[in-house]
Amino acid sequence: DDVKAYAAVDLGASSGRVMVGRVGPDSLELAEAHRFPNRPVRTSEGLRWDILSLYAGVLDGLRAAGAVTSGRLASVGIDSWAVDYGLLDADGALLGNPVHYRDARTEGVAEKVWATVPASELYASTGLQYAPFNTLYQLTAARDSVQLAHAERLLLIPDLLSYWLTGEQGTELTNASTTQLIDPRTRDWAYDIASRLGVDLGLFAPLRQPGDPAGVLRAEVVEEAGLSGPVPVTVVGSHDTASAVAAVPAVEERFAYICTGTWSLAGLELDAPVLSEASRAANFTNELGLDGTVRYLRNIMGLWLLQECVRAWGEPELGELLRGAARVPALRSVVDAGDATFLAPGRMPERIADACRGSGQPVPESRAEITRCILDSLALAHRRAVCDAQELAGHGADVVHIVGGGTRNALLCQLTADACGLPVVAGPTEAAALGNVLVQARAHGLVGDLAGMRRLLARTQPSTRYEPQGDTARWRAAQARLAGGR
Ligand code: ADP
Ligand code: LRH
Repeated sequence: DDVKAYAAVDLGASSGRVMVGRVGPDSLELAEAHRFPNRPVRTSEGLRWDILSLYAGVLDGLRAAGAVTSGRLASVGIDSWAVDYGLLDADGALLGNPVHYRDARTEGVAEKVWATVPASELYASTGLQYAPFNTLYQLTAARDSVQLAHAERLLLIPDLLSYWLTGEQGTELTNASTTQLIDPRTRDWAYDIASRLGVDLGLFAPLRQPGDPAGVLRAEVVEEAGLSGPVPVTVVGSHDTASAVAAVPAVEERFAYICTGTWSLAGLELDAPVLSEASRAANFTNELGLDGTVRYLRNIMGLWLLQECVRAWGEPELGELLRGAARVPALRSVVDAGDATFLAPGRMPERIADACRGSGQPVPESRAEITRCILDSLALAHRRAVCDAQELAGHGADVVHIVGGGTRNALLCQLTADACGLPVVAGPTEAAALGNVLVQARAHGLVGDLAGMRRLLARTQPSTRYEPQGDTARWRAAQARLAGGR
């Protein structure tokens, strides 16, 4: 039988899932084996990932994947959100719960780093946007901690789970590129930056590339999951956004993409980084993708804004909220969805109202009005990122591909098309899992290059097309209302 089953472990900030992808010479099917919530915990020390509960979810998921494949998995791949890590002691034991990137410990830290390496030089060497949570700033914040002093090894989240599953350690490149310790031109460590900032690169396991072998599942894992071993683990684009962009079903078109989930990551796929001062000022990032590509994009707060309101409102049904929002007049008030003031959890409806008041716009009051404000603001931020990326990279786009959980939000997709003045092709929803599966299949010789992967996706995965409606002038006007008139 030339169809093989691959398990993709994909951990998002709001949920984790284990998906089973069945890949043949001209077929690709994806099914969910197990989904589990990802609920960070606020301890007396701060905001932490519940890493053991996530690992338990992965094991449950592998068991569920085994159950639907008669125990026959050709391989397993793991991706997750970026930048965060676990520290191991000399025995290989985890030192503490990994710190959440929304934790407050990095406040004011970047300025200390820039006092040693100016921000412009840091950008020219690493190409990474400023975000307070870049691993470099997290490590700087932790500099004097007992944990870091005792740490012998740092593993990024997917690499940590891979280590627990296989006993083998490595640092996957696409995710490593979010640490701010990689040079996007050499696709190797930024040795000079690390040494000037006192970061010991010896903490990191050797770099490995998507498609490399990552070991085999430990015997106990194989047994617990009811699999027939040995089951190889394959290195994938372990940054979820790298996997998601690999699964953008673009065929011979000039495209922009928006990965929508907890975050919106909006930009272009390039073959070289853009390291100009203008790019830094616009806070665009150059993260590394598959096959020598660069993800040139901007982070936008994304559906986090809505998730946090839904949580504050006691978890009302999403469909109902979105139907209400569709009836509210468009663009009454907008907030800057790129603004890091929305990064921390808590009081989101109030913070959105405050931002509207602060910029002299009508204050949204009902749940429907607040939801509408969020969706209009996201579409506006999508527009700005798609326009700015084209200008800064000198690379045009005729279509915007939306992938990820936000593809299920038809209003958001339509508003994005309207704002960008470009057609939107929405789908696949589980893009990160599909990119994860395809890189595994490719490592086993089943699919071709990135273009071949995308042709297969375009042929097999459903998508919905949204044509732009209305005049983009109203979106330009809304942009001008925001502080700074950008
Ligand atoms: P992450 O990987 O960051 O955890 P996802 O890609 O899973 O995020 O996307 C989660 C988001 O998708 C939710 O916050 C929600 O806004 C949106 N979503 C999920 N299901 C639906 C739905 N049925 N209708 C509209 N939006 C949905
Ligand atoms: C999305 C994501 C994004 C990062 C953020 C920390 O899940 O990986 O690409 O910027 O999480």
